[in-house]
Amino acid sequence: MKAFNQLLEKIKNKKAKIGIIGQGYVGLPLAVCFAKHGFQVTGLDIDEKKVRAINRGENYLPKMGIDSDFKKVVKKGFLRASSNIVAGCRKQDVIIICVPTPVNERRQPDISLLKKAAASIGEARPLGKLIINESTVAPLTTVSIVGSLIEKKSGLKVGLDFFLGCSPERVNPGDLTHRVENTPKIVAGLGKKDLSLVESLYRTIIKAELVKVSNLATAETVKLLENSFRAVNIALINELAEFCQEFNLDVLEIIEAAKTKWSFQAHYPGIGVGGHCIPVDPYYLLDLAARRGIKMTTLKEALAQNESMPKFILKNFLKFYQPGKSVLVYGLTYKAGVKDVRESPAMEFCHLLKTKRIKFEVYDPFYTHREIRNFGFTPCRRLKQFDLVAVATGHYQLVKDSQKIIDKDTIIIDGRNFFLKKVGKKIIGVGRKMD
Ligand code: SAJ
Repeated sequence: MKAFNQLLEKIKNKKAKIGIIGQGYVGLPLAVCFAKHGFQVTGLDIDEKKVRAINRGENYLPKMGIDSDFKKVVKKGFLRASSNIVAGCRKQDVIIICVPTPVNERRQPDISLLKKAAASIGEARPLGKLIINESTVAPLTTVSIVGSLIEKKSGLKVGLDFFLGCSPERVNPGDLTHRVENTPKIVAGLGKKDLSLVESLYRTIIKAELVKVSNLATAETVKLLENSFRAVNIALINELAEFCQEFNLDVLEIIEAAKTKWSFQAHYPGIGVGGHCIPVDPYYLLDLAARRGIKMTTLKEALAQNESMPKFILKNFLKFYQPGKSVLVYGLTYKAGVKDVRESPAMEFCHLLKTKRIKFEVYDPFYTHREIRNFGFTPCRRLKQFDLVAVATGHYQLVKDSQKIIDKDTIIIDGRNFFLKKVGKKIIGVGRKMD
């Protein structure tokens, strides 16, 4: 009880030292946010480049809207970084895990980084400390993997010697509207004391609702539902887009009309679903369900539908491609406005073109020629007219760039339904009538 009261007091008066393992899209904005609210924060990351950049006050996440706060908190010394995870954890009162939880090439969950983080925390022997998992995981992982790994490494007892919580991250890269402070936060604890510590910690920075749920597994499952819901709805609209193309209907007109129904939530068709969340997180649910013989066919089929979209766009492309035609693929990132190619359908589309031995150039405003070459593609050195332009990412810059790459004879395979008005000779959208 003494350790609990002491820690609660430290959190409430912002004297608790906070360590955040993982300084990517999730961890760095969270670290800046706690530091901005007066906590002493240590960003812990195995990537020396990130650690050096933070300690030099160089923000490597330009599109997250944290720039000025980042510079201020580093200058004032509220945010420091270190790559020595174990030593770093020893100095903290609270440790938050924000490491990637991807899937491997066989789409199986890969929690190796989460396990490494838990093992380091265990080695640091977190007596009387609060450990929170923000990484997306299958239900029961926080207690059965994180909690038990810390116990094993430290000899401590979870719930008795250290506190354990879960609060799934809800960061939307490139979104300046939904920030850490104004996004409702799911909070859960192993027991009542753990929950009140988690709740009091996030209350210091979150202005939005703190949604207390009954246990860790519930919190883990909420996150998987959020992203599975999105994946299934995008798959439905992708499927309808294929239907619309067959019946010469305009899927965007149908969506806009359906939006007038109170219970309809719009999603949009495209070349596919990328990123480290939507095409990945649902596999954590499928994997655990399969281990118990539970078939989640709707979710499974939806993910397959989304993964089939680059091939669907390629089929449209091949109807208009002829050898010798100049081809530009515009965009490589998984969504507009962010420099991130994880699970990007645009990358998949380019690889498909290569398997067809089709010559093409690639342009993405977020990547240099060298970076594009390192991906194995030919960079477009100078924006000029092309016979075919395949829009794989609808970056805002395409508004301006289209004047250089599209002329009256250009055929556009618009994989993101970027162009709402006719340009060039013909546009083949995703489920669109654009004659
Ligand atoms: N996409 C579609 N159609 C849509 C929406 C998205 O094809 O209607 C595609 C995007 O082009 C992209 C992929 O899906 O390739 C993911 O897009 P996203 O907007 O979901 O962006 P993410 O991956 O950055 O998702 C994040 C997630 N946040 C967290 O996991 C904490 C997700 O849960 C959010 O729903 C999403 O932001 C959001 O709402 O913007």
